[in-house]
Amino acid sequence: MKIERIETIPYAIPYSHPLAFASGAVHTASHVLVRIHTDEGVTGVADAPPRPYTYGETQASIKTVIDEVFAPQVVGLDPFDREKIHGVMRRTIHNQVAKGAMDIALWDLAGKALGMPVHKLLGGWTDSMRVSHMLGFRPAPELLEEARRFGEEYGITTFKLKVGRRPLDLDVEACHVLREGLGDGVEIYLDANRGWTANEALEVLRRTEGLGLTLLEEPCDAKEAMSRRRLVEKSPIPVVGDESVPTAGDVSRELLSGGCNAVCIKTARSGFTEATEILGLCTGLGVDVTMGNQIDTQVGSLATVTFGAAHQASSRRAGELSNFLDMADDLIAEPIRIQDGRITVRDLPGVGADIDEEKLEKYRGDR
Ligand code: MUC
Ligand code: MG
Repeated sequence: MKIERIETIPYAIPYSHPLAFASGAVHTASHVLVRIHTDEGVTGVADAPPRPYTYGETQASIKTVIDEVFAPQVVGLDPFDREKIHGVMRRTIHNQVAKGAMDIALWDLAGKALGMPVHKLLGGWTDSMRVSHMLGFRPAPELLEEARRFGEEYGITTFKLKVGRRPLDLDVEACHVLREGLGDGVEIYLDANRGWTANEALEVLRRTEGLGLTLLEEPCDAKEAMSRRRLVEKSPIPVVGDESVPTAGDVSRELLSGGCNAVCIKTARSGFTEATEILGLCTGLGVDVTMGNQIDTQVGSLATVTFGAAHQASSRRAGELSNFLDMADDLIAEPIRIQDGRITVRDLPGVGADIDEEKLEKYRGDR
């Protein structure tokens, strides 16, 4: 089998409830749908969600690097020779989201060619994951109302609260209001997206002591190496690396230098292949992982649950899988359902995200 051509389709779908956080805000999903076509008629598909303010990749850069740098070297290769394809992509540093989508599309293609679900090919540990919902910047009473609604409608009992605001009182108050309103049975953890300094993060930890918060993600810039290490040493809860650890090399550096002691895996920026390397590093070193959300569509969320459910260590904690609920629409043909706070993998060949072609026509931006 040979790769015949690669389609990179820019599209835009509005959010009905925009998500705001310390490093940016998302009002529209301006993503790229990547499709790898073969000479045998089998096609692999994946979604590429650019996060310009975090990684510098844009819809245009993802399309360009695939069309002009990767595709000319990859067309003609056997899609099962993944290491050769990664050899091509490794020559170009960064561009993790473009590479991640290429990798997921290759796995989808392999699963379809073999007639096997990818969650089985990857590991087949379990068939569903608990869902964690991300709460963006909002006044505390609205956050509580949103969390309660997601609990009632979907059975979700884990929430990641976006923090990193100044004055710190805003976030400290939100933590107290959520804990008092939701009770002790609900898991709450924080993600500051580098919005604070390490000392500010320590102050928030002191002022939220006793609330049972479970994780503190990317509190400050990991480049502030000394103060970040001090924070990790003093924090009573794991400090999770997210945007500081997009590659396996970054994970090694940050874990070994004490910049974090837990890791957020995002398939959108690591694909399944590098996510497997990262998971191996983390289990080998004995640190927890979370399955994160790059503000994914349903196509992207299905990829996350496919990887997360495939392994014991990545399915232990709730995965961030529900923010597609804030989108006005999606490209997926068969919508994801959240039942009793869980999302189930698809027992279909590949990842199982069939595209609704009419919706793609409606939202694509290249015609
Ligand atoms: C997260 O975990 O940080 C916000 C920006 C991004 O790239 O992902 C989200 C969620
Ligand atoms: Mg994060």
